[in-house]
Amino acid sequence: MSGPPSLIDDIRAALSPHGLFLRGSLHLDSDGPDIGSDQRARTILLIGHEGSSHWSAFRHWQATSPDGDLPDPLDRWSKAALTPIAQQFDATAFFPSDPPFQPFQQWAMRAEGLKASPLGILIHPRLGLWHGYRAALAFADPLDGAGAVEVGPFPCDACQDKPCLRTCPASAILPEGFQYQPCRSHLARAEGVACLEQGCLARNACPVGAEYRYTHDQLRFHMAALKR
Ligand code: B12
Ligand code: SF4
Ligand code: SF4
Repeated sequence: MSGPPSLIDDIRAALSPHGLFLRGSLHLDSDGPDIGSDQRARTILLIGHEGSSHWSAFRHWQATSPDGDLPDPLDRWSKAALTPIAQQFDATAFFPSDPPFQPFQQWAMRAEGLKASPLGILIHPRLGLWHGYRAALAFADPLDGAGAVEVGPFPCDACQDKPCLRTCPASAILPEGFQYQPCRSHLARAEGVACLEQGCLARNACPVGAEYRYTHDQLRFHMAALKR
């Protein structure tokens, strides 16, 4: 994304202490989400993490905040970190886990040119499967300097071996997509401990962006959430 004017740079600077990045942006017409006062968002800035970039900031908040022991701490941290930033820049914040679900993956496809891997997760040419979205900042006006970025070719096209399709012990990753029920049943059984401790074996098998692979603490946290 090209940088000017300074609003985009200022938002990047505000995200940095939280280990978060401005991942991409898109302009919307009548299909933008409702931001109140009879208005729809015309610009969306997608905020996310790269690998474990946000993890130490999140864990520090969790250890020091009175809300750290409450359910869904990562979602609570996202709100604690990003709501003030949204207010500072006159934006409306949307969060991925808040119903009604906003189409974060469709937005990311448009903003970053990403496509879905066989796991259902969007794959990034540099980060592989090791990234996610923490919020979208929505603006009532088209924003100068915000526009789609083209990040590179779709890695799954060049992946001959496709190890993700033959690693899952529950056969939950099929060419037609991720099957939630077999995965969930496997995680509930004793054999599911390997996925719970090491992270999704199919995701781990992907060679793209291996240096961005999540820390063990982060992998266990996400697997515990998936098992619930
Ligand atoms: C509900 C949900 C799930 C459900 C899926 C149920 C279903 N069949 O839809 C379950 C619980 C299974 C799930 C699992 C995971 N999810 Co999920 N999930 C969501 C959530 C909150 C809503 C999806 C939705 O309905 N969106 C609304 C529609 C209108 O938006 P959309 O962009 O058009 O939706 C797309 C997705 O629904 C997608 N889709 C359809 N089925 C599935 C199944 C899976 C597993 C995924 C990932 C996507 C997906 O296709 C749509 C078309 O593009 C999104 C956040 C969000 N707001 O999008 C995260 C989200 C899609 N999940 C995400 C992730 C990372 C995961 C997990 C890896 C998390 C984990 N704990 O391990 C696992 C995947 C496990 C695996 N082995 O691959 C990320 C994906 C990031 C990325 N790089 O693409 C998101 C965007 C959340 C985030 N904070 O970044 N998820
Ligand atoms: S292993 Fe290959 S096909 Fe599977 S997600 Fe990674 S790049 Fe795509
Ligand atoms: S978590 Fe385990 S069972 Fe679920 S899709 Fe990944 S490898 Fe398969």
